[in-house]
Amino acid sequence: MKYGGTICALTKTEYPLIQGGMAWVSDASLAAAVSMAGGLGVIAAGNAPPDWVETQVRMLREKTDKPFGLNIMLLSPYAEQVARLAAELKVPVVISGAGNPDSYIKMWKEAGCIVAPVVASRALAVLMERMGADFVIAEGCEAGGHIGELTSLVLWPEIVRSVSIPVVAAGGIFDANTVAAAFCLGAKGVQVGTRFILAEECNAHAAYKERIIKARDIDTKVTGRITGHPVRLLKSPLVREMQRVEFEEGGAEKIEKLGEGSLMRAVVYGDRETGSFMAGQCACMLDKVQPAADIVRELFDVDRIRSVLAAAAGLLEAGI
Ligand code: TUI
Repeated sequence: MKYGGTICALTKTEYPLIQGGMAWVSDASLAAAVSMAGGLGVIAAGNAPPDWVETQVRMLREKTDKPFGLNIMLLSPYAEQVARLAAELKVPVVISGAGNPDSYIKMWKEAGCIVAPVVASRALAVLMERMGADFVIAEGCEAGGHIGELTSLVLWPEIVRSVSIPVVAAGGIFDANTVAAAFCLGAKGVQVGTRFILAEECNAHAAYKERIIKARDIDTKVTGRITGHPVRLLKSPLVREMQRVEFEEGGAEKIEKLGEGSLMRAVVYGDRETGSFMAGQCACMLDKVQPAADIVRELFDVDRIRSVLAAAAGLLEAGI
C-alpha cells in the first residue's frame, strides 16, 4: 500500500483511485487492467442481467486476485437481482449509482462488502453515512452519463463538510492537476471515468474513442432533463433529435424511446448516428489511447502534483 490512506485501506489498493463504472464500457478487461495497475477496477452492471454480471466477475477473478468493485445502476430493471448477486459473490466493493441504495446497504455490509454510494447531493450523502456506507463518491455534473445538478467545485466541499466518512471526488478529474484540486477541496480519493475509455484494455468501439479524442470543450450536451434522468453525452444526430423533442414537443416518453439501446449502439457498434456517446466535459482535454497502467501512473504523478501546489503557494506568497 503506497499511500496507506483511508481509501486505500478500505479498498485495499495502492492508489486512492476508483475507475468509473460505465455501463457497457466497464467490463472485466478494463477493470482487471486498472486493478492490476494499483487502482480499483470496477465492473459496471448497467442494465445487464445478473448472469452477464456473474460472468464478468468470474472473468476478472481469473485474471487477477486484486480487489475490484461492482457498480450497480439502480435504474436498471435488474437492480435488485444484481444487488443480491453482489452479496452472494462477496464483491469487495459495491458502488451504487443513479438512485438511493438504502434498502440494500445492510445486506451488503452483512456479506462483508465495502459500500460506496455515488451521491450528487448533501441529503443523500448524509443519509448514506447514517445507513452505514463506508465512504461516498461525490460526482459533480461535469461527469458523463447520468448526472445531478451541482458542479464538482461546489459539491465536493459541500459533501466533505456534511459527513464524517471519507469522500471520493468524481466529475471532471482526468490528470494529476485535477487530482490535486480534488485533494485541495477535502477529497480522500478520486473516481475517473471518461479517461479510462481511452485505455488500450477498454473494449469500447474505436469510433467511441475517436469521438472522445476529437471532442471540443462545447461538444458535450445534457439531454433528458424533462425525463428526470439528465444524461451528459457527446453531440450527435441522436442528441439533436432528443433536444428537438425535448424543447419543441416536450415528450419525455419519446426521449426515453430514442435513448433505448443507444449506449450499446455507441459502445459496441460505434454507431455515430443513433449511438449515445456518454462522456464527461473533460473529453476535450484527452488526446490519446494508452495502457491503463500509464493512465494510473500519470494521474498519481506526485512530482507533478507537488509542483502544481508549490506554484499556487508561490503565487499567494508573491501576493498575486
Ligand atoms: O449513475 C451514474 N452515471 C450513469 S448511469 C448510466 S446508465 C443510464 N442510461 C440511461 C439513463 C440513465 C442512466 C449512465 N451514467 N453516475 C452516478 C450518479 N448517481 N450520478 C448522479 C447520481 C445520483 C443522482 C440522484 C445518485 C442518487 C440520486 O438520488 C436520487 C434519490 O433517490 O435520492
